[in-house]
Formats: sequence, structure tokens, C-alpha cells
Amino acid sequence: QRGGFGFLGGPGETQIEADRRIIQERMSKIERDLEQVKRTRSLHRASRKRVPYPIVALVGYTNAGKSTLFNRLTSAEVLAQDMLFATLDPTARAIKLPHGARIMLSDTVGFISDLPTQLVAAFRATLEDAIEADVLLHVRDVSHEDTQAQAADVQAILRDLGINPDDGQRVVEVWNKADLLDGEERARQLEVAAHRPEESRPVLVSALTGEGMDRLTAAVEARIARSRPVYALTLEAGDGRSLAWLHANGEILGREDGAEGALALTVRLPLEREGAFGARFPEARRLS
Ligand SMILES: Nc1nc2c(ncn2[C@@H]2O[C@H](COP(=O)(O)OP(=O)(O)OP(=O)(O)O)[C@@H](O)[C@H]2O)c(=O)[nH]1
Ligand SMILES: [Mg+2]
Repeated sequence: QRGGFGFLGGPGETQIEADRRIIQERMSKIERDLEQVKRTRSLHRASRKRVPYPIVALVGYTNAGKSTLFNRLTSAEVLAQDMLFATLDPTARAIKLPHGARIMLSDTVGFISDLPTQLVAAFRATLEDAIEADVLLHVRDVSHEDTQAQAADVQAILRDLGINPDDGQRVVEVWNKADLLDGEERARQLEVAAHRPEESRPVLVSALTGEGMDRLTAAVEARIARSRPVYALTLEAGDGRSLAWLHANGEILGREDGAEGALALTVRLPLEREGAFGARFPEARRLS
């Protein structure tokens, strides 16, 4: 009993009623929060679309270490906690990779098995970034005893979202928490990884210690280079319209002033702009 004094009784609700009310209130609040997340997400996505950087999304089972990895790669203060669903409102941040490529790195909410059906739609809404991503980093806790089952669950959800988890060009498996493996287990994991074909080889890392970050960024850079061609071209002096078109449709990686006011540019394009670019700048030279 609450609100009364033992045998004196008095008005009050039983503990179970109070718990029920508190849980009901929390559920309503979480549902409202999810609505808000959906709304702000679509706004963010709209503004991000104007940034022509490739999107790299961190996906994976809850507690796999996505936010820790996000922090390590961005040095941002995103909530990393040993609790479920620490990331309900995902975060994105633009970062520059070691060789100069800019990407938009996006942290997403963790997947979990047997999600109640009422929640599936709401969770999916927070994963829309993943659907639009150029590259997905599937972060796995390889020190977890259920790591295989967790990976299978994540892959099933990716398929549901229309993403082929076996497409090595798009999905990179990040085998996290390497620091928790003993020598023997680590050697075994490295062996398994080494036997996968290069274009879909997992990267063993520790988001906590920073081990393997160089290999991870190299894997991302390789995929972006393949999915976003880079061209060199020269604009004549005063060709502001072409320059504006390039700014709107691609990313200008470098510019140098040439003779007579000409402008030598290197630009990176999303694949779907390559055709329009080729028609407009037939003399451009593909670099990579
Ligand atoms: N030992 C070790 N612990 C790690 C590593 N990466 C993350 N962790 C820990 O694992 C726990 C979960 O990490 P998070 O980064 O919050 O996991 P998450 O994938 O973002 O989880 P959700 O947001 O719930 O999906 C935290 O206690 C981290 O400190 C790692 O490489 N090694
Ligand atoms: Mg997280």
C-alpha cells in the first residue's frame, strides 16, 4: 500500500497499481519521444541530402559498441553506456578520413531479437539512415557468446530493409571488442577473417583501445573510392555556372588556378550524377 499508514489504511493505490501506472506513463513518453525522433530525423535527412558526402552508417546488435566506435572515429561525446538502447536518437557527424575523403558518419540504434511488433515500425524509422547509406559498418561484439545469432538477426533485419548483407561493397563487418579475446581465440578469428575474399573481409578492431582503426578507415576509403568516382577537369575563366553545377552535384576535392583565369578542379561524384556530369563535361578525365 502507498499513501496510507499500514493498518490505518486510508486512500491509496496498491503497489501493483502504482507500478502499472508508472509503466504506462513511461510507455506513453517513449512513444512520444519516438514520434519526435521520426520528425527530427526526416528534417536532418533532408538537410543532409544537400551535403554530397557519402553516408557511412554504423549498424549492429545492441551493445556491440557502435557508439564507442562512433566516438573513437569522431571524438564526439555520444552516449556510450552498458545498457540497452542507449542510442534512441541517432547522431550523424561529418568527418575527414586519413586520406582526405569526407564522410557523414551516422550512429544508429541497436538491433535486438524478438522485438515486440508494435515497436518494429518505430525502430525501423530510426534506421532510415542505414537504408540510404553508401557504406554500412555492421559492428559485432565478437567476444559475446551469442555473436553468431546476433549477426544473423542483424542480417535478417538488413534484408527486411532491402539491404543485401552479403554485398561486400556496401556492408563491412567490424569485429569489435578484440581486446576481450584471448590469444588463441584472437588467432582463430583472424584466421577466419583472412579466409574471406578481400572485398568482403571483416576488420578486427577494438573501439575501446583503438586497435584496428587504420584498417577500418582504409576499408571504408576503398569502398567510397569505388562507389564515388573522382574526375579532373578544367573550367574556363568566368564559368560560374559550371562551378555552381559541380558544387550542387558533387564534392570539389581540389582547385588550382591555371593560365588565363582557368580553374583546374578535382571533383568526386555520386554514381547517379556521373551520367549528367559526362554529358556536361565530356573532356573530364577519370582519376579513380
Ligand atoms: N572491452 C571492450 N568494450 C567495448 C568495446 N567497444 C564498446 N565496448 C563497451 O560495450 C558497451 C556498449 O557500448 P556502446 O558503444 O554503447 O554500444 P552500442 O552498440 O552503441 O549499443 P546501443 O546504442 O544500445 O545499440 C560499453 O560498455 C562499451 O564501453 C571494445 O572494443 N572493447
Ligand atoms: Mg549506441
